[in-house]
Amino acid sequence: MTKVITYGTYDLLHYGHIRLLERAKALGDYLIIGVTADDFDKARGKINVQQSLMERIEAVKATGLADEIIVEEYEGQKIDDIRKYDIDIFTVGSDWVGKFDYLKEYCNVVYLDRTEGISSSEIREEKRQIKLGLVGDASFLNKVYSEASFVNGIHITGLLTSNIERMNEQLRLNRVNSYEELLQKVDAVYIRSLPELHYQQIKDALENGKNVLCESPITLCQDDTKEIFMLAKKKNLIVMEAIKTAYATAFDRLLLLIKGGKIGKIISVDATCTSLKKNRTDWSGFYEWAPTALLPVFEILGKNYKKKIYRHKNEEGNDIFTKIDFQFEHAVASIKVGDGIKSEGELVISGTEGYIYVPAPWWKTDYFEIRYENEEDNKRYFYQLDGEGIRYELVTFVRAIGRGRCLTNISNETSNEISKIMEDCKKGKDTFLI
Ligand code: C2G
Repeated sequence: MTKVITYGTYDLLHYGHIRLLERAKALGDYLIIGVTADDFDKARGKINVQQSLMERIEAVKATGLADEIIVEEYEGQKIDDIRKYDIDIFTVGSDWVGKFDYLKEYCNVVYLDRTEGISSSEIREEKRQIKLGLVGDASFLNKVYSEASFVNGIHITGLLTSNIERMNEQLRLNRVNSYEELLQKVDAVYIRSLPELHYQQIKDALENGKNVLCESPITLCQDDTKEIFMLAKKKNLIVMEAIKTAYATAFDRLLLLIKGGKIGKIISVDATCTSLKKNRTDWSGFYEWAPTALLPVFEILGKNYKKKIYRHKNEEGNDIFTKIDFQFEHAVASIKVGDGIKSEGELVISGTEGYIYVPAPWWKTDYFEIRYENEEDNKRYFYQLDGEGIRYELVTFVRAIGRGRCLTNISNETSNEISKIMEDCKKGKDTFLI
């Protein structure tokens, strides 16, 4: 019996895939099809996969071509499988020609002609054409522009800025002269303007039927943020908070491990985010860093707390350092943020059975450790993080628009609490100047 194996993502299964599987089947008597796991796809840069592993397995099963279906989960698994299943032929489409010659040591390798004119990414592009407008003056918009090129189904078609000289050439071609003009040209907006402008810009976008991805803080007042979420719900639109850390796989998995009790009950969360940036023009270091540092505090410990805010301002009266101490019912937390001091940008989550250590810069990490009393039990976790997480944020936004609901690690409660902290800082509530 000649055993054949082939692998793929098989997202949005199409006739190109099926023709490949039919020809793979014809190479022998028994065909094993390996379907790629979500993490494996992410690790190899395929971040736009629309369907879950189960949906993709079901679609492959429905073709009736597989004698057996397995899941491909890690780099190098193909060699394990060829030996484990005693495979005679490995086959894959000609877009991979040469890439799997190393398997010739274990079995025959056959590259079958790829079917031209169809691909999952083309189908994804056709399925969802989201025209995205960028709003703001920071050169960071150039990063968003380049990151969008990795995301199927989203195209930058508008730019509203008063700092055109900071924007790259391609981005400049999309410039509009007013917010009204921008809203006419797009389906959704990414807002990175001054936080003081967010509330009205988001409201105007929602009133015009546009989805919104907005840098944190969404607004500077808790009631305004609540109003924004209610309006979005009423209009059946998406308002998503753009704290890119929340969309990094490492952060996502860290939260899941905590919620699964891996380090026992959480007693303390300590987050530090600092950068020495002189004369920050777009907005204060507090706006820049506090939402990110507050994210793990509120996502892990909730919203019932007392707080003390310590702030240090420079000679011009700009806040350059803020420390906030939180007291929850059975836990404490502390954040240190600012763009006028330098400190160790780590995140430490302390539990009754162990702790999680995320090294600096924790907010764009692809790695964290779980550490226990017995060091032999320590575990290290690595997760691909390309482009600081912006592309994953955009993929999540596209998916949220497609599904009509947000699936993010930033709950509305967390967004509301971040706005509350902004509001209290502005009012000087619970605040001590140092
Ligand atoms: N394919 C094809 N014609 C197309 C599209 C895809 O013949 N128009 C083939 C690919 O060459 C591959 C299979 O269909 O053999 C599945 O394609 P994808 O789902 O895109 O998976 P891919 O990332 O190519 O997976 O490690 C190797 C990978 O597992 C191959």
